[in-house]
Amino acid sequence: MAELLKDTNRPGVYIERIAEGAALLKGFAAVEAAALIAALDPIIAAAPFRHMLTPGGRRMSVAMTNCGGNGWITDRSGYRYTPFDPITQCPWPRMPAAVVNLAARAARAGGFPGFTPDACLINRYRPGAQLTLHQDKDERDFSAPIVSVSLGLSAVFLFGGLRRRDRPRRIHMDNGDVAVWGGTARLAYHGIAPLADGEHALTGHCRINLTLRKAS
Ligand code: MD3
Ligand code: FE
Repeated sequence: MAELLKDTNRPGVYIERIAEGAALLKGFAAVEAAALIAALDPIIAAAPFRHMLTPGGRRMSVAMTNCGGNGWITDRSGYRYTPFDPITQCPWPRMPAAVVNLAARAARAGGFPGFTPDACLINRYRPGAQLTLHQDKDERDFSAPIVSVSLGLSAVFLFGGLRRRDRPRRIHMDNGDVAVWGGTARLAYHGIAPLADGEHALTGHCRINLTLRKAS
């Protein structure tokens, strides 16, 4: 409880309840943002960003890499988690303790104590990059929440319903914002609108998103 107060009782940090099971923690990682980006440097050096192919053969506009025991990939064979980077054949780089810790604290603040991610997908958006509406359903167990950390340029997050046709709400995600999605929100359709150009002191002309999941 004292830890939660330390995390959420800071100036500029507040919780927006988006839906049942979904919370937006505004500014939750603002203090750590620069350190998080620095911690990504060796990861990106070992497992470079790449534009993966969808099962249908289209090149994704978002560039991706992973750290942690499981990494999310897509290619002509489908969407899945693998313990190895298919480019280097090496295990994905370790997830930094600061990232695991941040995810656990955010999940607790969002109402999901005991979250231990084993997968961290790192998404890089340049202007124009987008993620069309989809569900995250490649994980074994949907009872664990998903935590996402926005770094750098702001984006418009599209939060839909449980059916693809449900009209999504547009939610602004800024540097240092952390979102927690669990319970009935866990299988909601969601996406990212095409990134607007801009410049951010920490990332330049891009947005980085960390998506923390329990895959297995
Ligand atoms: C809402 N990434 O990698 S994370 C993804 O900003 C992904 O890069 C986005 O969606 C990004 O799959 C958004 C936020 C997120 C993740 C999972 C969710 C929101 C979610 C699952 C259910 C509802
Ligand atoms: Fe997703």
